[in-house]
Amino acid sequence: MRVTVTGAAGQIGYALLFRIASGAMLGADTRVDLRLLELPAAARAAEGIAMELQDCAFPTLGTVDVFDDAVPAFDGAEIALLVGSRPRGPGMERRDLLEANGGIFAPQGRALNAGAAADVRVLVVGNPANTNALIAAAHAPDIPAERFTAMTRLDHNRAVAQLAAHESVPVHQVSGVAIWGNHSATQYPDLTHTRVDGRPLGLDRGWYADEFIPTVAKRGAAIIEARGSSSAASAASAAIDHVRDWVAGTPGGEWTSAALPSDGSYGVPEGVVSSFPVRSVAGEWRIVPGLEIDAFSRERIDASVAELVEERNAVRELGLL
Ligand code: NAX
Repeated sequence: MRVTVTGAAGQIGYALLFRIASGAMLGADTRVDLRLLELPAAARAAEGIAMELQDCAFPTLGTVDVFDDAVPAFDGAEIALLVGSRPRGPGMERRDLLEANGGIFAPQGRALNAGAAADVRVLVVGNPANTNALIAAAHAPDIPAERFTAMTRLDHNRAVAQLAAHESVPVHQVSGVAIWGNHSATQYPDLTHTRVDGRPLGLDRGWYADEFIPTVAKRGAAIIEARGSSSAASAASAAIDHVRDWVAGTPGGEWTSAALPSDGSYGVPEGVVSSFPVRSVAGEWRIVPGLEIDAFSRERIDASVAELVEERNAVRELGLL
């Protein structure tokens, strides 16, 4: 399969590429041809990573090519991991951030439209991920919008791990966790449908509201504070999980979390790229239907979705949609 990775010379790229090449994303029987897209200033560094990839002699790795132009980089892409983005600089307002990223994700959407496989799967990791996915999809009119997704799997994995630690159980005994809304501090990690070892979780509401939700939502900031740079290996691992499940299916009827263009489910306005509980069936994400949403959850989902709607309005005003 032909896999394009943008921001290939960044810290997530460095953690991601070797796992893709080793077969962790698409399995031991799938040959992967990697196409690395970088800014011209970082293309030389990407060449160095291509040399290292070659030196691993992975049996699953085919070709590795480096590009500083999106059009050839996305040519024939079956999977596109859009990791490179413009980070928020000092004094940068949200509008400036959205505009700078529009300058990246609009042309990348057009390049995908021009040359990617008709059934390409796109995962946007670069922030603001949900709205960057919305922009890219808007510039790729020939690709169905649902092929554009944004990553909330890291938030999902963080939520699973926090709960497992709190309950003193292994992570595989936790099911039914969901992330709703934006990949931002307003996200809502939902434990109201969670089961531990197959049994409904007796949810300690005080811990849930005062500790669990803020810990998950602010985990990225805690990693920066401790490590001196943002999450990289865990973000790469979550991207692998997202694409693996999208291609191979979520195991055993379980669900996970991913940000997709809303079909209007759960009161999320149609088209907004919001995180939902999802299952992957027959190679497509499906929003888990019919979950009961209590008043506590409703308020939090609405708050995060309101932020997404604001971002959508801002990029519309900027002429990016
Ligand atoms: P780095 O700054 O280490 O790397 C980014 C790389 O992207 C750089 O090498 C840069 O040259 C390249 N780049 C920038 N614009 C590009 C373009 N137009 N085309 C190709 N390459 C381009 O950042 P890193 O730590 O790797 O993080 C990448 C992105 O992931 C950031 O936006 C970050 O905020 C986001 N994250 C998203 C997460 C999520 O859960 N959705 C979690 C982790 C991470 O914070």
